[in-house]
Amino acid sequence: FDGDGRSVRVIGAPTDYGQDRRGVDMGPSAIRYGGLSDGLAEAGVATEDTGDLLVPRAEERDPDYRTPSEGKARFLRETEDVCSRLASEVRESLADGHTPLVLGGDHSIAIGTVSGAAAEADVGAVWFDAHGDLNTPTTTPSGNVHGMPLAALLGVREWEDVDWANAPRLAPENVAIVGLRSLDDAEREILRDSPISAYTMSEIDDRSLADVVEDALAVASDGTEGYHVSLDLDWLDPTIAPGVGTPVRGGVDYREAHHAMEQVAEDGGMRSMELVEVNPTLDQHNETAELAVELAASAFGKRIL
Ligand code: Z70
Ligand code: MN
Ligand code: MN
Ligand code: MN
Repeated sequence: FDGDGRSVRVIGAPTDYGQDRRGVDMGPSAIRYGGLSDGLAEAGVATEDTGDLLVPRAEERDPDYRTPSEGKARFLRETEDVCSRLASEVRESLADGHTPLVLGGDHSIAIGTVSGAAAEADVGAVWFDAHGDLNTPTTTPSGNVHGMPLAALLGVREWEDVDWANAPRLAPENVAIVGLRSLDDAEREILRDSPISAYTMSEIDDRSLADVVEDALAVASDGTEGYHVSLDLDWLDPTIAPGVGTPVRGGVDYREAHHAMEQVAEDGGMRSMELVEVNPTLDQHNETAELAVELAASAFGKRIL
């Protein structure tokens, strides 16, 4: 086993503000029940778990509370509040010498995770996802903030009158999205003339995932002090990861996903990681959460031999 002498700090962010199919707020519990501490021990890293951030229930809040200029995004206030507390936790973990592992929750929490990860370092990001997450409160077709975090972090298109979201924390040259197979028109437009590296499933079919991930890690490392790995479980094919809010057919399969995470471990440049969009209410026997654990273990250096 070789976790590079790393120490991992687990932070739960049980949000469920991003989408209509409710249940991703149970993701952190499901991932812990799925064997997270054993999985990380098998990877040879020391682990401390700080528990979950306190997150208000969606039921106690008004999803549509917004100022007239804030567009169509739902639960923006709550998202800002959780993300700002999460950013502090992530920043503090790194300052204390721990690698933050954030458990979502919906993907909107990435705004917090990456804000914390980028607070005192230039970082890149590898975004393993079926989706581009490049909408804004203006372009969103759904109102769900989980479809927007990468746009916020890149500042590629301003969130009108939502100032907290607009400080760019990632340079587009250092961002790679891997596994794309579902994009809205406004997201396509951003990707068309942007330095973001966007790898579709079709390109993965052509070139192999291993080849694409090698490029993605190089993109995220180029001139940075390391990178964030954001793993949306809908990256995977729904046959192996049914417990996600937005399953999209034609995703990454079991063995190639593991190999990608083994490449991350081998590369050694990962500074922070998050596992998002696990929805236990749609899962079969917690298999999606267990797979999230296995993939994290591989990313932190679990070896067969
Ligand atoms: C769609 C939207 C989506 C998950 C993003 C996205 C959907 N582009 N689903 N992440 N899990 O509503 O913005
Ligand atoms: Mn400590
Ligand atoms: Mn996502
Ligand atoms: Mn997604």
